[in-house]
Amino acid sequence: MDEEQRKILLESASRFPRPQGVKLSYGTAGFRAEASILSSAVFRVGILAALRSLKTQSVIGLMITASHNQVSDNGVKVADPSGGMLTQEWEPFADAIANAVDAEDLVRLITDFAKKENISFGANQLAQVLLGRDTRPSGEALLEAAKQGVNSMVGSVAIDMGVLTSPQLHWMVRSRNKGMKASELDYFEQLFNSFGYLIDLIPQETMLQLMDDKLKVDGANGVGGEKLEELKKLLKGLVIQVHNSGKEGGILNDKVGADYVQKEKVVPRGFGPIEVGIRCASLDGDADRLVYFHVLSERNDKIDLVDGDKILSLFALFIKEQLSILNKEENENANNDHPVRLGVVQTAYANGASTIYLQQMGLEVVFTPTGVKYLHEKAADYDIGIYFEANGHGTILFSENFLCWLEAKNSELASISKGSEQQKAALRLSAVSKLINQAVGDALSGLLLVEAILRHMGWSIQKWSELYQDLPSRQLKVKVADRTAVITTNAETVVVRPPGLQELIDAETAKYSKGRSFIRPSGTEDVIRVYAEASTQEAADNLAKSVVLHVDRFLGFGSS
Ligand code: NG1
Ligand code: ZN
Repeated sequence: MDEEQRKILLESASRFPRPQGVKLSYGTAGFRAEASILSSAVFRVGILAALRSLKTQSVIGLMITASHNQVSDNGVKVADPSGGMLTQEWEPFADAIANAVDAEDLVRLITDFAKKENISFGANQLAQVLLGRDTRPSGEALLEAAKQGVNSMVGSVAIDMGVLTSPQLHWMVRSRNKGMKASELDYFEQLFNSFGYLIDLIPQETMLQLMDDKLKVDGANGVGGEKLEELKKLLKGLVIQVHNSGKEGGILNDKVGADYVQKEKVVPRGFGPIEVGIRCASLDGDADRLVYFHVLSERNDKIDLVDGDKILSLFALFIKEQLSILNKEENENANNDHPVRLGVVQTAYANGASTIYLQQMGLEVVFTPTGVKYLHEKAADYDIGIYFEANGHGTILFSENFLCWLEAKNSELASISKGSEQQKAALRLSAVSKLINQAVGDALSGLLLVEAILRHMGWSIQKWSELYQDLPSRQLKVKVADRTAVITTNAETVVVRPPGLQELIDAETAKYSKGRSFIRPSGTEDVIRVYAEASTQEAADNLAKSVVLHVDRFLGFGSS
């Protein structure tokens, strides 16, 4: 690092001093904290993003959001050149610089890391970072901190993309690096064009079956509602009403949004008796999560939740059906040149009933630890990999190999059997690969795919929900002195440390029919999460409560 670069870094870093007594960790989705203590971390992540751009010689993304967390929180995460999450190999460096005690310490860490990673500095080394933020009031100032971080690396440019959903920013990074069009309008166009293709390919016989054309969406008072209002202007044949768009003055994620609806299983604010039976959906604060629901009764706030597992099941069913149409005809022609590897990825939070359903469909189901970076990586091992967290974050990944094959197949079929069922199946798969975000889970593109598939099947939300019946479950959290004291293995289903705790969880679980329970330290909050499942709601609640007591005895404030 030359003297000039060093001077710029020292000078700009001294404008963003690290708050005393705060230790940040990059976690499952970047740094998250109370917004007022984040500017130094965001500034430093700006530097990291510029370094990542220099290292990869590609465009990098930086998103300011705290997703489903309360409005007073904020956060920052980095999108890698593929549009996916920052490589895990750089997370320790992110932790180190966020916690560097002062400007000198920060510059020393950067110099050492750049040497280790062989990153060259200087005016002829260009770096580009796209910046985005959600609608949080603290976002503007934090975006400015990020910009100054990027700009303090000589030759680096920060481009402010404004208010975006997280998946939009990830999509833009991916598209830029692939040399494709990458504006917000291009994003919207890709969504409504591919949605339109799927609608055009709906079989005649199901065209008129769908009971209700109307969809009501809870926008969590965040960026997703705002963007959906724009997108829906372009969509034909889909009646969307957005509630909680943020414009009516509601508070972000306050008793609204996908996280609230999924965890509490009650109607979000702005929804009530008038919605009984109507297909409803909920987005989270940065629109990378999506769940559906319908209101059960005019008398209370209970809903029938259609969560990420059921979205996954619907997608899996549709993809499998299209693949089998393609293969059936192929067998007749004795020309099965490409057996397609279709895989499904879940976490331990997936409802046990969904896993059984998927396995009974003959699908390969694999498990990873919580955090989309793990699911995404695993799903990328397949020709078509479908991953979802129960909370509604997920997508479908198509391998480059498979897409090349599909393109060739499409051209072949267009010339030899235009209009055949086989050709339609190939066209549908191709449209899905364009509609569904290939970078990260995306509530807007997921929502359009759900809507297209329901129309294809001629299904109401009730019919969809009946694919299988969820096992009753309960999720609780326990505040502990040190959440890192819990170490787990086997996709987070078994506690290794502290010793003795797993045996107690096993003993509790054994008391219940269809009982299943596990604990893990949260990656985004300072808590231990407890999950329990059993054959009745009362049993699931009791199992969760008894496990909470054990966790508290081992790790709670009183005991340690
Ligand atoms: P943590 O706090 O690590 O449980 C939560 C979600 C994850 C993921 C991240 C990122 C649950 C149980 N956990 O992580 O699935 O979405 O937030 O936002 O829903
Ligand atoms: Zn989110």
